[in-house]
Amino acid sequence: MLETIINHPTLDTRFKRIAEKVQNGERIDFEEGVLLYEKAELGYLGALANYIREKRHGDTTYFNRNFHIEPTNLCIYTCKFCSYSRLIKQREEGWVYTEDEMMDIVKSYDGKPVTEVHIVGGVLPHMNMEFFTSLIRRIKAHRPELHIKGFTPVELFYMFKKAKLSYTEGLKQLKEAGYQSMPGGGAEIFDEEIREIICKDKCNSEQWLAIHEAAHGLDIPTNATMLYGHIEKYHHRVDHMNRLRTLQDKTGGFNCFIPLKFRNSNNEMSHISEVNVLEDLRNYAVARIYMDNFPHLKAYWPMIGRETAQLSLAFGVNDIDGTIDDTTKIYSMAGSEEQNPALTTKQLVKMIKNVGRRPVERNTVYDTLKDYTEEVFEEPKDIFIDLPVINN
Ligand code: V47
Ligand code: SF4
Repeated sequence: MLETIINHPTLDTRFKRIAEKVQNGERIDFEEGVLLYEKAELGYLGALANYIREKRHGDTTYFNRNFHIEPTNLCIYTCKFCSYSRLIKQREEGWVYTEDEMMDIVKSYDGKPVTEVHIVGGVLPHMNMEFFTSLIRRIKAHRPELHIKGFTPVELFYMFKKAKLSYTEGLKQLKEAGYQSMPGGGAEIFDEEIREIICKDKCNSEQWLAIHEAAHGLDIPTNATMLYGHIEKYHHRVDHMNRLRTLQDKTGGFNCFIPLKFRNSNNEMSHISEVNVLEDLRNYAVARIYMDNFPHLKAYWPMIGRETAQLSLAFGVNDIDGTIDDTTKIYSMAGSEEQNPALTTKQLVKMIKNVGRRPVERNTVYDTLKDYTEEVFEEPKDIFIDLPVINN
């Protein structure tokens, strides 16, 4: 399938070698990762990433039906890219939900076919182990089948330290209460020098990775993100992916990798221009090629917009997250493409089908819940772009 590239008469031999490796299922190294970012053409990257995607998943494109709860948008930390952090000084713009208020959010989904609640927000002292174990227990008592995915190592590190618990003990207590999986946030960029500049006061890279490792040890699956397109260089991105790939070799506990494009509204890094769509697609493709032991690559569509999400499906992405509502404020405040990221199942299915892929609803751990290939919806008009299917 990649023969045309491998046998190309004029292509640089380094790119032919990478294509050969991809075809043989061999791993590319650090230097090759940087080379792909710096020198590879978009068409080449797309061909390789799509080859891997189709080998692993065919046309299957996952989505899930979830909703988000952000317990607070105030935070003791001061990440420069975050559109929350300034709000601690302007509390009137902030919110701090009580347990009852969060239960009201959960109850507002009663009777709706959601399978997952994603809980993540700022860090505040009273939102401690007691607070969250109680919330988790109440959610599970109310709706036992709802999967609880929540808290990044940033929140967990603070909670465990305060409660004087080891990572494993803290996670065990949460798991006993009903906690089931960990989202990928808080990773940002692992390089210590970049971290010192953009998010110096929250949990460091080593702690982030150690908390994920502890979760994997308890059979708690997790995701991983990478915040890209700010002050980092390409080698920082490869270093970030390399640290994740190494941990995944050890534990196998990561489900998916989610590159998050830096958005520059309402934060202390607003002077930095955002990268363009081509860079987003290059980044997805290199991630798919480099992260050979991560089963899934997710595009978080509320952040990049529907059309880029559709395009990303030809650059290695096989998951476009969920049908969520507008409670995800961190993105709308940072300048996401979707100011009201509500997308019904019908629309999401159509969005996937329009680019020639197969929409499959999954649960949090990627079991198939429903294949929508044959489902026919009555749609008044097509509001999404139709793109040709790319075959390699
Ligand atoms: O860690 C904050 C990011 C993350 C900005 O696991 C920003 O399924 C861009 O991790 N521009 C939290 N990004 C969200 C997150 C996530 C999202 C969707 C799905 C999953 C999952 C996880 O949001 C933070 C940070 O990297 N973020 N500010 C910004 N200005
Ligand atoms: Fe707090 Fe997270 Fe924002 Fe950092 S990114 S300031 S930890 S809410």
